[in-house]
Amino acid sequence: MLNLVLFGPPGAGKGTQSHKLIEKYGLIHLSTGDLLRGEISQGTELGLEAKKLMDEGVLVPDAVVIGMISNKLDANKDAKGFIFDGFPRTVAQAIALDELLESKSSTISGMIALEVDDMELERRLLLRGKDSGRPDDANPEVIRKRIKEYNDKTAPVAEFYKNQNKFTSVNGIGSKDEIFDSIETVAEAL
Ligand code: B4P
Repeated sequence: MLNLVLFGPPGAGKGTQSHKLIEKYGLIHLSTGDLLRGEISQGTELGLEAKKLMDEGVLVPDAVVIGMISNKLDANKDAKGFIFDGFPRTVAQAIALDELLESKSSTISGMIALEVDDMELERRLLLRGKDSGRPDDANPEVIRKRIKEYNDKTAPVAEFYKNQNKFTSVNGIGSKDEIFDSIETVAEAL
């Protein structure tokens, strides 16, 4: 199985590059951001709770996203592999993911991190906010909060995978195809 974690700050291009990886390798895409937005659009209790936090630019509780991922792994038992996009976002989520995969005799093949500076992140998210309808993209203050959440709670997840020798970073600035070429080189070596 090829199980990739696509990592990076908000707006780094995780979703964009995930779609290219799915086309190439036929993996199942597990984006916790998309799953949460799905819950919001269906008006579920979980969605209502998550919306408040997401609109403020803060992370939703670990137990919520871990439960969603666990359900998706169970629902895709015959998958060739998974792309984890936007998950794990805390060390507790990374530990839980290792345990979930181990219980299925599987493991993470590697983490690929997209490196993009804060100014470019803010530019991309504000641009997307013009027509995405996402409240968390429209407001510079919320975007800065999301970047701060990333630096405080998510950046340490890279160390977790470095300690397992599973971490590689690529330059996330350039054309989408150029960035995909770099990701592909890493994925081919796994
Ligand atoms: P996510 O939905 O995961 O969103 P993201 O970090 O904003 O985006 P991504 O990096 O995928 O960027 P994209 O490709 O779209 O999270 C939203 C919220 O959900 C979080 O703040 C949190 O509250 C919650 N959440 C999600 N997962 C969670 C978890 N595990 N635990 C707790 N809470 C969680 O690209 C962004 C823009 O850049 C696009 O417009 C794209 O077209 C553009 N772009 C991409 N590549 C480019 C390039 N090379 N050049 C120029 N522009 C580019």
